[in-house]
Amino acid sequence: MNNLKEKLYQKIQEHRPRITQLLEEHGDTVIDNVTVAQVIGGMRGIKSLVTDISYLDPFEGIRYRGFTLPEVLAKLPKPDRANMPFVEGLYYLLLTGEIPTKEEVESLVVDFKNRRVVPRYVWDVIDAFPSNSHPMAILSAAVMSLERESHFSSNYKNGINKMDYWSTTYEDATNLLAKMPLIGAYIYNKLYHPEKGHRYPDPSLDLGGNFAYMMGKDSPYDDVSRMYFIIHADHESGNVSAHTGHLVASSLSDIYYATSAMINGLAGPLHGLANQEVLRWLQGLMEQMKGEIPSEEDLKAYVWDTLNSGQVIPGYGHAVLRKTDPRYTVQREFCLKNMPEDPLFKYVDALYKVVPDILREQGKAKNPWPNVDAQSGVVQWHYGVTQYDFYTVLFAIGRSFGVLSNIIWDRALGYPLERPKSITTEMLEKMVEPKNELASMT
Ligand code: CMX
Repeated sequence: MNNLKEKLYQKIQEHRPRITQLLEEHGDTVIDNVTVAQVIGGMRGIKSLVTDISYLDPFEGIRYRGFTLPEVLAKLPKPDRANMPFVEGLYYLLLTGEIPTKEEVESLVVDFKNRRVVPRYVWDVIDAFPSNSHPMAILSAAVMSLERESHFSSNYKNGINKMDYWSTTYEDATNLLAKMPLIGAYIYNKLYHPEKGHRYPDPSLDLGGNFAYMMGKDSPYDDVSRMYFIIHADHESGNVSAHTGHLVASSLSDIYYATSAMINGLAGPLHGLANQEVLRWLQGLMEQMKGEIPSEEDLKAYVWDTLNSGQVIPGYGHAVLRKTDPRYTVQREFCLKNMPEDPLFKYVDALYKVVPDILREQGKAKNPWPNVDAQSGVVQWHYGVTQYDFYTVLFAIGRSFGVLSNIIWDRALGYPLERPKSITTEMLEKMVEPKNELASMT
């Protein structure tokens, strides 16, 4: 076992009795009530999932293993001359809850490099797609094509012990995480820069550095990639991508099936695809302004036009958050430091000053503040990734770290098949009419 896997095994052994004790001693304790609005309204807020990887406070935002994003970015070891940490170190933190030493991360970086080999048939699958296909559809299919490599599935057929499910799942997850950036870069080059051809990985580089290299981008795009993958990695378990990954894996489908499914969930415009929608929306504004700097009145009119035509303002609002998303703030600070004069960034910043008041005035959105997607495309655009259909692929690579860490722990703790109960509308109507029931009994 490598050092991360050994440490993880130790953590799993320490954690298992806690779940056993909760179930045996408190299995019938009620921890939440469920309202009709929650059942009809997408199960908002019902406490029904367990994860120790991250927790999302509505006002504070996300914490990974108890650390805020600024703490994660400050504490995790960084490659020499880099301003952002190793993404591999984030994986260590998510899996074990501990900040790794530089030596521990460097050993994991070597392990990731050894797993970077992508079979030829994956490139063939990608190449078979028409060049006007959406990159998320290609990514999902590319991940799916790797399913035949699953150690979990081949071992399951041979009768593996339940207590060992986590081990082969760890191998599958780490293999896929090491390959995802290569697959993402290949899709980018195939769709947008076919003239440049495919770059092979540089064995001297960490995950973020190698991704930038394979995308054909110079520094600081390596740091942009590290930051991007880290801040998108996890947002507790109830969001569509994380929940989908967990749900699919709960039937003991292997992580290739689960990751492909989570990618499909992320590809919706109310979730991960919102980052490309923000860019599309901003471009519309810039076109309308014909190169002029918009006044506050121009911005307000554009926002109201969008709302009045029955569309949402992409990059604003959230199902859980009730303040500015710290993932937005991390990226805003990066922009202020590295690209304060970027024209698109200036638009985004100007919108930050007008959109929340307008959403409050409209009175529908529970959270008028920006989320991660309001800023992320602007950073990519600045560094030359202007093909905004690609942005959600970057989100997906980052999100895989959280989803797969969760699935490894799901297997380690023996979490069962997910199976909530559904009822009919008629049953719901009867449940809320106790008086009528009493009347009919008399
Ligand atoms: N612009 C306009 N209206 C909005 C809005 C926005 N940014 N955010 C919410 N609303 C509306 C909803 O559409 C809903 O309207 P109806 O009552 O007509 O259906 C009403 O306000 C209440 O919604 P809510 O409870 O505040 O928000 P939800 O939990 O239902 O949805 C989200 C959350 C993110 C889907 C929603 O805020 C939205 O559509 N935002 C824009 C898309 C976006 O940025 N998505 C990315 C989220 C982050 C991520 O997952 O990547």
